[in-house]
Amino acid sequence: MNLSQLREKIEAQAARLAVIGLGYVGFPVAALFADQGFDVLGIDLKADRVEKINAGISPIEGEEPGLADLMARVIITGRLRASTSYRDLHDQDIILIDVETPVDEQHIPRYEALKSVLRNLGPVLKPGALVIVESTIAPGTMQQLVLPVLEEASGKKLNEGFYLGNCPERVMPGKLLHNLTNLSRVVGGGTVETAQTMALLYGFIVRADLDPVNWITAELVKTVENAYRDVQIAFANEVALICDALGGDVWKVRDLVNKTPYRNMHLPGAGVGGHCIPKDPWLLAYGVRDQQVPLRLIPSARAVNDQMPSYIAGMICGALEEGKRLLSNSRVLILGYAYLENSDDIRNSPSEVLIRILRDRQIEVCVQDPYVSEYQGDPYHLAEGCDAVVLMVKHRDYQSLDYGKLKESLRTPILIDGRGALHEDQLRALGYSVKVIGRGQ
Ligand code: SAJ
Repeated sequence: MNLSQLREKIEAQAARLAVIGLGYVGFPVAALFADQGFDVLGIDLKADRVEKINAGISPIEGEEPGLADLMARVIITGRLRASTSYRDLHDQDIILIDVETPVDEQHIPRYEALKSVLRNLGPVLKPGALVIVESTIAPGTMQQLVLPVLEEASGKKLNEGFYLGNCPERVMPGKLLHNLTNLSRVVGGGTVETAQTMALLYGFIVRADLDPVNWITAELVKTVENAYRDVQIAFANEVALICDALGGDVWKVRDLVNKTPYRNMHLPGAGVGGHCIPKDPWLLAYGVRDQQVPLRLIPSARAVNDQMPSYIAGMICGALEEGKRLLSNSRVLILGYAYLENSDDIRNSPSEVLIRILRDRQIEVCVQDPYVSEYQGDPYHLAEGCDAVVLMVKHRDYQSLDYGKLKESLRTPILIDGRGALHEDQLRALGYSVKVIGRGQ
């Protein structure tokens, strides 16, 4: 089958789709295409996830508006089915790949999952099929890894035996369906015609721009957009440190700076977590590892953001010592463990780093987070006997906490606000000793 024939099948919604990797990216994509009338086969290693999906149950935790209804619709039509067996892929015309692409402690990408998928897919790949990598990958990975591994595993040649594209996803926990349908995407094709065919396909589920590009551009756009955000956050964090040192108020400074045209200073805070921002700058850096490009800004921004939990620990210890508390005889309540407000996602949680630092200094720590199952204890009870409360995540629930009642449980009324989320004057009026990140004394 050539691309012209494939486009006819796509237009008739007769192209048979497969999605390999049914996580928070792959599953919604599979469900959206099934909802548009395509026959979709989902492949995942995890048998329990496959069974859930075939039983009409979404495998995604957390609040995802619209996902349960979408799931119910597609299961009734029978257009979405899941399997653990790659053999079922032999008749699929289009295969989307949505597996994890983490980086390790040395910031090196770990492509084991991606390579395993390509090696299993190769032998069963239908002649003329279109393979699209949706995972975030370092610039150059399509050319240097995906293409050679798939050609070797399939015994087929690019643009003869199969077609190949890269279409990075732009999802976010809590907004999976919203982002998938409303955010523009780059469609990186091995050829212009491949990119156009990809745009035709994604046009069924995306109501925003689909920009045809080549592989390297698609890989750069995705990693650069998140490196951009990481650098912006690091800048805000560094200004917070300056304000703390000079007695400035970074929150007021930020508001006034952002009144200036073409300024968009981001929010300083207790750290940068999640599955995208801490990882993608390193994927971008890895893409130029063999060139003599002196990367200084992007690695430095990572270092600034990674040390924010340690900075918060310094604020806590300073406040305890000012309150004449011996660290080894102190107890601290952490409010918020998730990496993001109003989310249960704990990947790369800054609070996890802070807790380790405090415990290393013999400080007793307890944690409360209304969205994370193991930390859903009563905050007023947890605060009993504590010498400080530390707000690490701007969960909406912490706006309605009764801080007067909370203070009654505390041994020492110290509050550290790591997100500039609370009303400092009201807290002081209640008798708290308050420190807010970026608001120097
Ligand atoms: N954070 C700050 N200051 C800020 C913004 C975020 O400290 O000004 C912290 C957050 O607390 C969190 C981390 O950074 O710990 C990441 O926050 P995020 O808002 O970037 O949320 P993510 O990690 O889910 O980012 C995703 C990204 N989307 C994709 O990779 C497809 C990102 O590019 C989006 O900008 C973001 O969602 C979004 O806001 O949609």
